Amino acid sequence: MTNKTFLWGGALAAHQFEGGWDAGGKGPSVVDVMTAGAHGVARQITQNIEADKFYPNHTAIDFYHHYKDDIKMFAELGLKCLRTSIAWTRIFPKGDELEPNEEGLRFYDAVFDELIAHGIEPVITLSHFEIPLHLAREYGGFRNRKVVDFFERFAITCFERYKHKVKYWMTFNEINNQMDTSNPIFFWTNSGVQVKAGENPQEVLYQVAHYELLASAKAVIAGKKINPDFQIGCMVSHVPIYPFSCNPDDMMASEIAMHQRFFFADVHVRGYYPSYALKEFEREGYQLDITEEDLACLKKGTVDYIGFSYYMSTVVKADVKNENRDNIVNGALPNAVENPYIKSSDWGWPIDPEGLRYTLNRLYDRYQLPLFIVENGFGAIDEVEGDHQIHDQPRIDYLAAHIKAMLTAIHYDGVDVMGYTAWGIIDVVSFTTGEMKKRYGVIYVDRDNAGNGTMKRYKKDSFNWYKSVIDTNGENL
Ligand code: BGP
Repeated sequence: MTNKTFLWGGALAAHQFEGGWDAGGKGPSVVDVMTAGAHGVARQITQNIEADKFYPNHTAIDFYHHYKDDIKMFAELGLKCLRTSIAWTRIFPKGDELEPNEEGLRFYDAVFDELIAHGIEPVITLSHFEIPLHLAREYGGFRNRKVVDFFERFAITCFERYKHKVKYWMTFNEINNQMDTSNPIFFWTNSGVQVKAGENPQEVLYQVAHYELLASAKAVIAGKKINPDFQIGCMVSHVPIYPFSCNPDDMMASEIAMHQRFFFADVHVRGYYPSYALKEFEREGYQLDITEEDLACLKKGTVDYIGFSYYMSTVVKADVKNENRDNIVNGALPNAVENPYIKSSDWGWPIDPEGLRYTLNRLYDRYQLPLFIVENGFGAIDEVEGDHQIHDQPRIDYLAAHIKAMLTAIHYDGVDVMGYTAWGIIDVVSFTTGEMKKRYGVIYVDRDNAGNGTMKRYKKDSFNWYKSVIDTNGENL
């Protein structure tokens, strides 16, 4: 059981479920020019927005036109909160305008009003891989300091407009994905950045990271002035990296690799750069534009809570050197190996509920701030049987085991957890693959990879199961 104010919910991101990619004056974002991938085939970044059919998120599940009915279903499910994002390009279609797009603002007024009318608290991410394409093309994305100001303007516009409707905010979704500089998709979606020939990707990364951390701090400072009751968090992807064995070399390999996981949260929470990063800047001779004024800003704009996603864990072994690093799970880790003790999903994501308890303990111990699990879920192929029955027991098993691990962390270990939002509460377009067939929802959407289907929504078995978990505050697992 959790306390009465615990935020049980579902999580979504504008570009993965709204559709209406150019409706109501919306401009294109970086993700609007990414082709669909397929099982085992990576998505591609293109520059050709006209080739509409390649981009699954252009129509997604068309929440843009279904939001009233969808929110009705979320209310029936008993959600206390819905985590979603505001598509930056609905508000500032190109990103560098002085005035926002009123029609875009009105869309979110309507969505938030509908949520609130159904007793569902909106939890809002400002940037969930939705940077305006114009800012990426014309300014080089977050490698340009000017983009810090554009983000701040966007954040202030949202804070002012929705200050009486939204209390819980997050600045950048999974800001630390781009630590994997070997995968261009993460740099592009996190920051609108493409590394040029001859550049050192690690040096580019730290400059971009600095501007984003600064943008986040500026947003926190501005938000607190607009409404001191705001709770503004960061959002990081947390994949713990276990040592393969008790060999001290493996232990150290894990410890050092974990710097990658902690780097962004360390700055967001503490307001200064960790010593291991400062040493790296010095050792590698990186030339970074970081001013005294910026550092003062980082110190002032620290976050109130830590939002994080948890899907899996990984393992490193000191004496391994992988040649092939295009595996999404282990990409950033040249010394990653398989964990022989746990199974993986169809997409190779290791299933490790204990890792969630471990993560909660580690994050709480390190930061002593409330934690919010804003993504956790099981991507799987769902079979539709008979009269639209979907018996998704593996999803129920996954969610139940992770919620159980969370409850143990709360009650046994004393970790402060604010809430839990299951990822993709209604089926959405998968981010890494661009597929519809990798589904997370407790609500099924009749739409396939090719964009065919009625778009009708159906309850999976997990719908009633999750409803009962929420109704009993975590008792009925
Ligand atoms: C996170 C993202 C989400 C999301 C989720 C599941 O990285 O924040 O946007 O989609 O992972 O990933 P996927 O959809 O690739 O299975």
